[in-house]
Amino acid sequence: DKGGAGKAADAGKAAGALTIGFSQIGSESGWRAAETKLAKLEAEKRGINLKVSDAQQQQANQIKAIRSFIAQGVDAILLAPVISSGWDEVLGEAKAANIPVVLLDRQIDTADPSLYLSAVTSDTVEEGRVAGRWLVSTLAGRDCRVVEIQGTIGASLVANRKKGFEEGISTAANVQIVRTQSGEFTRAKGKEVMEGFIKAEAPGTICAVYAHNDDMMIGAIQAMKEAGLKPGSDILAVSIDAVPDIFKAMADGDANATVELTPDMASRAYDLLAAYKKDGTQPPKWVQTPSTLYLPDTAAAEYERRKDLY
Ligand code: GZL
Repeated sequence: DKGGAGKAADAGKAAGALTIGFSQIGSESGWRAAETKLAKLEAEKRGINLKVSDAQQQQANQIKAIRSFIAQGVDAILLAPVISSGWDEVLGEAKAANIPVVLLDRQIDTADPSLYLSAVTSDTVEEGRVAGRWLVSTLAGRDCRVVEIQGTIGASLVANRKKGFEEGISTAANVQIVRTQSGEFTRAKGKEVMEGFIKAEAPGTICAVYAHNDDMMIGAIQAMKEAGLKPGSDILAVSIDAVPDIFKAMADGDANATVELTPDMASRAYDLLAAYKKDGTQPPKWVQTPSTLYLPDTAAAEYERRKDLY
């Protein structure tokens, strides 16, 4: 029987023969850009012919891209769904064409899970819990009025990151979210939303900001500084993604915590697709990526370790 190396080579060869279409959301955040960069690097390593389409965060463009991949007769489709609803029709067309679909980093709401082969995502509720629990532990009983900068409304993970955070802070009655608004996962919008919160709230009454991704937090940090506030001390800052710039902010004392989200989602999809294509191996419906908390104490080292990934 083939040794491990032989099997890996076969899997690689099986993957190598593949042409894969990737319907990517856009490049709204540093994390998203890294996900695309790694998808390309990993495809090259495996000899996969990868076609990436950038939808500028518009679902209609993603649907068009999927139809184009079907018409091209690709071997598989990767989909990072910008919002969770409205996929049944086009994924039905992919299924009819016998083209397996693997979801990356976001889930879809569907009554028919046969419309996708597998989903490679983090546990987006747990990400929120980790952030909320960190805040409660850091406050150690102090009152705290929290402002929340949400991601793209309608994305599966935004409701989950909110729900998880609320669960995480539910153990402390004196920690409350007093304002919430979408910053669409971008630095620019995150800054705008934080400027609005600072204007709307009486000076000195915002104790912490929870942003659904680091990029919006980086925008919020700029807003706090321009308002003469000290992010990371006057106002605690916790967010999600663990992109290099949040480690730089933590090392500078401008942010306090981030929850990791690996941008290396595609390699997990390539591996399960290679096995599926080779001998019909059914993958798990969900491949979970880790949600590890990072704090300022390791920020400098983590920045060095991650900066070339992005
Ligand atoms: C989460 C992913 C989110 C990232 C953001 O899995 O979909 O989208 O947290 C990105 O940075 O915009």
